[in-house]
Amino acid sequence: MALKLVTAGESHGPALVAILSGLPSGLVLDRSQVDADLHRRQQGYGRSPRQQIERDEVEVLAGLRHGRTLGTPLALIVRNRDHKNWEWGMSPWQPEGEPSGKGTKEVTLPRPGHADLAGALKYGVSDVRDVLERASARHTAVIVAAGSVAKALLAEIGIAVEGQVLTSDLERRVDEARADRDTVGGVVEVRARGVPPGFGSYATKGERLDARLAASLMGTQAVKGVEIGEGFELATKRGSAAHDEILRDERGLYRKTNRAGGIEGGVSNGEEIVVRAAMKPLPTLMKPLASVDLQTGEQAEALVERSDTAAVEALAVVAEACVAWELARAAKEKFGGDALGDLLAAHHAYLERIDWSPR
Ligand code: EPS
Repeated sequence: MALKLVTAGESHGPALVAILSGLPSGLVLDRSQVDADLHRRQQGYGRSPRQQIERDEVEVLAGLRHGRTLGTPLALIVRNRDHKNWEWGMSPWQPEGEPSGKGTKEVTLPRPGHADLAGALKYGVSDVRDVLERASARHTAVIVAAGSVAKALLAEIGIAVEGQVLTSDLERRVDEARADRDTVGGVVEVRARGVPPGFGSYATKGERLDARLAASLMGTQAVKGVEIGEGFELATKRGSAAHDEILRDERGLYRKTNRAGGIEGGVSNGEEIVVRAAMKPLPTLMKPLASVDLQTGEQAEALVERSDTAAVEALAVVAEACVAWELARAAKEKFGGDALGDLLAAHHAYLERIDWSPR
């Protein structure tokens, strides 16, 4: 069965939810490892005061017994501690009693750069909160929880995935932007080591590993650009300087350069996978841009509410989770297995067959 991930949850609702299906049975999960990833995502320079309210922790509702997967859907939740301040405003059912707390007033001033306007038009809602709650990057908490599970699976076959920020001078840029009541974006990079040749396929667009990684990263809030390996830089080079020559030593086939970022023809080639994502500056500005009040039709200023100045360091953790999830999906496709031992045996047999070994 293929690995599948379904999520639900609003930023100030009761909880975020993820259901992971297609995991093999017998995979050992470590709660402290998942919580450590959730904690990493909450760190970083320029985050909103919201992060002092939240202490993200994973809860498992199904699919795990005594720390081992059962091979059945794994149901995870991360509660929103801030929900206690939004109980009336974000009540899933018709709220009882007088309006109190946050989220009681309709939002009618869409923020340029956020899903607010397009979402309100698309879904025909008068309160933009109905859009922004799900569009919020708070959602990435459960993506990170799912990514943590994926990393546990990948570790079983010797694959390690790590994200980092590439943007230099981030703290200074954040300080300057905050002083100007503005926001900043940045660039993150994810590297995956130990991926054997043969993940993904050139056969169809939907199977190409580069397309899948790009879709997963581009599907993350605030990401506006993705490149694999040298990406856009390759367009300026000649073929002789752009491709990675094929060499062989006692450990098998390898490349001296890795401009392709470990993927050729949509298939992993055994080199390190290298992916970058560019994040736009966050759209909630304390010095708001022009907008239109959707109730009155009058020109106005966009919604101002508590937000991050930057979330680039969080994106590095989220991007790591996205890449881990896609690689775990590709690994499950390649090696199959209802029980973890089946998957490991198929991986072992495959490495015996091909002229490649991890470096
Ligand atoms: C977000 C707005 C802010 C961020 C939030 C993403 O939320 P709030 O308005 O509650 O301060 O803090 O990110 C998180 C809560 C999180 O855990 O990452 C947005 O509009 O995307």
